[in-house]
Amino acid sequence: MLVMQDSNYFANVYNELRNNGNTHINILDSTLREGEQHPGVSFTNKQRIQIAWMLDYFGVSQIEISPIVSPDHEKATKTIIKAGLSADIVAHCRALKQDIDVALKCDAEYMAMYLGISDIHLSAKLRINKQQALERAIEAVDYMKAHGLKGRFTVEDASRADPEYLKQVCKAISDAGIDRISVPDTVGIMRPRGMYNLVKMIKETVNTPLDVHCHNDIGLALANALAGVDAGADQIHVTIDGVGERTGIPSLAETALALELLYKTRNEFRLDMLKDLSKLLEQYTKMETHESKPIVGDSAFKHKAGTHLAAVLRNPSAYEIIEPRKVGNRRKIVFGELAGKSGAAFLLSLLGMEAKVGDAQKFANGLKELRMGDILEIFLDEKLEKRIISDQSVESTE
Ligand code: HCA
Ligand code: CU
Repeated sequence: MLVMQDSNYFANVYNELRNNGNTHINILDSTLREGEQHPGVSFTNKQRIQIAWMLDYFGVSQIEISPIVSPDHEKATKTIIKAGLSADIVAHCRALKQDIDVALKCDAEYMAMYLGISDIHLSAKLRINKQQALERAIEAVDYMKAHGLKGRFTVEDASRADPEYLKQVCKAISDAGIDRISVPDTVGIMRPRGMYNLVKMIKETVNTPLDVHCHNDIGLALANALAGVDAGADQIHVTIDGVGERTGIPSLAETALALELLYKTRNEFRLDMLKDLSKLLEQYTKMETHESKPIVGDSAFKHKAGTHLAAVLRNPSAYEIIEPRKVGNRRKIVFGELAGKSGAAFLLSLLGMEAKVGDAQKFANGLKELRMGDILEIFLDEKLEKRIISDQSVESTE
């Protein structure tokens, strides 16, 4: 019976969804920090405030912003902190006293600091040795704690760092009282199994709660982040549409839906805001969201092939994992040379014509012979959906 009620039933069995929604995996959104590192992205302070407000309403747990980039960013950080949102506002800076002072100036209660700990970051960027980096890390955490701040430490480039040294740093900052550790795959070099092993190793070393921050250089950011969650991390870093340095990090929409649908977490995100959040970014950055972008793209819920149309016109779940309106998107059907008999019959019925035996097939053939590709797209929303259910013209087998 369950199988009939839930078209995703067997998929959920493979996904090992046994937790009955008892897991809580949080989202940190870094659109205002990592997102602004994307070429071409720069927000005004008004836009930053609007984005933070909407992300908070959506239900992310933490919102990250960097106050050290410019006086303008400092001002935005201060204003957003003052707004009294439910999410923690995380002031992101380097593991340096002078940066922590800026976070303090913004009245931050929560901060994040990062320090490259791989050999290449130590030599090419920081030009300090392992011992000096370890001391810098401990000193920064001590300074943060002495000022009553809560915070996270990012062991930058963790996926390429010497594991023994990585564990040593994680232990030391945990002993110093850090509240969370971010495990980043800064250059996107991990495969899911690698991220799982990395997070598991740190999880076995310290009790500190872990974030995962995965870059998308080979398109595996979300897969890697979820592998990190499987290994015990309980917070994923995202940005709206995944924007960030180079090819960015996981997108808010994909991550939120993966958590709700594939992990059945109890986050209570306002998923129906997802499309609007993506549109907001599009409007503020003038970067068009690609139409094939999962969840929020204009094609994410379009159906085109004849066999797909035939099934979707009877029951959209045949080719959809979720109702588009639940994520703020809309379903569309595409008529053209690929539309089969069912699609053609439906189009005829929409035009008020009764499709007699053979007519729909002729119409479908006619569409093919036109050789004009896609001819017409229509939204298949509530009003039309109701009509499908009662429409007997969509009866043929495809
Ligand atoms: C950076 C590096 C960072 C930090 C991630 C984090 C990364 O651009 O500052 O603070 O969790 O990818 O390692 O984005
Ligand atoms: Cu990053």
